[in-house]
Amino acid sequence: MKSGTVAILGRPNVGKSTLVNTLVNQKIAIVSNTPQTTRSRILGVAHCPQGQLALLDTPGLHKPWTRLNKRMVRAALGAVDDADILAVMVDSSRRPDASDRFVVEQIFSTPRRRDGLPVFLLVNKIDVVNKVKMLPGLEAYQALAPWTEIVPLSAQTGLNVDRVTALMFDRLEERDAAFDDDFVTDQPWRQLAAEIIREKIIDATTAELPYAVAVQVDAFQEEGRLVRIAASIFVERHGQKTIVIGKAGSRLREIGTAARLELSQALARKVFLHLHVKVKSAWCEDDRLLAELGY
Ligand SMILES: Nc1nc2c(ncn2[C@@H]2O[C@H](COP(=O)(O)OP(=O)(O)OP(=O)(O)O)[C@@H](O)[C@H]2O)c(=O)[nH]1
Ligand SMILES: [Mg+2]
Repeated sequence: MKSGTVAILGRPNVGKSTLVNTLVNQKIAIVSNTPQTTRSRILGVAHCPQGQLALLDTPGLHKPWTRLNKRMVRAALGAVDDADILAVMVDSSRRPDASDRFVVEQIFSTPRRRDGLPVFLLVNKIDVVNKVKMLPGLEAYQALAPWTEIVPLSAQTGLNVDRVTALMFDRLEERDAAFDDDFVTDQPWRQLAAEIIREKIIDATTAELPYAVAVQVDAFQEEGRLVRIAASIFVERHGQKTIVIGKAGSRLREIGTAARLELSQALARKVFLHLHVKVKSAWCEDDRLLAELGY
């Protein structure tokens, strides 16, 4: 069989995590319409007829300002070192701008790329764009760099995803399997639970709040058919705590219910979830907490 590692990079919100979930055929990375959803590198393994693809989902590349943002960008660019193929994802509904050029330059100036690593351009979200309107954008992206392959696709509907994997396997060597047949991600359950809770907070809130929130699972106890999870939700200011809790606790209940439903389905157990909102100013500058949170 063939196997290899593919690092997926790109700006925030282009659909990197969606593609990993589609390829792995399971939700292992949270997805939202708010940029900078993914904060750390996540491994997902796609088991395909041709072999195994180890996919590295990465945080969206951006100009970092906090220590958290710096760690996110470092994690994304660090994935290049471990990859056999780079996949750079862009959004087909947009023309490349200065930020796209910055991202492509960053990726193409990494030492590994200079060694001739294949770089695929994945033009995502073609399910929502008119093919004719898409062409000028596609040509502009094409001109940005010497891509090994260019594939328009929809990570969400799966359109052209098989073509992407086939082209990737063409570039990979015959190797022994690196993972067991049932291995899909390197994330422990505690981490997955924290991420699912964070996704529900992002869904339930808007504007700047998702950037100010972090989730840490304090306890994860399996008791037969039951799992008891206690988690802390960190926010930076009191006003944000009020928003997360909502009127008479309504928003926190909504977040808890959505997270509990998804967790109990994923774990195939009944889940008891206890959420506690804590104010911790400037948590995104606290190196110790950031490391504890897995960022
Ligand atoms: N229509 C459409 N929407 C998509 C597609 N792929 C992803 N999306 C949507 O785009 C948004 C961002 O998707 P994510 O997978 O979270 O994007 P990301 O690149 O991982 O974002 P960050 O983690 O913030 O860097 C979500 O609302 C997805 O549902 C697609 O192929 N078509
Ligand atoms: Mg993501």
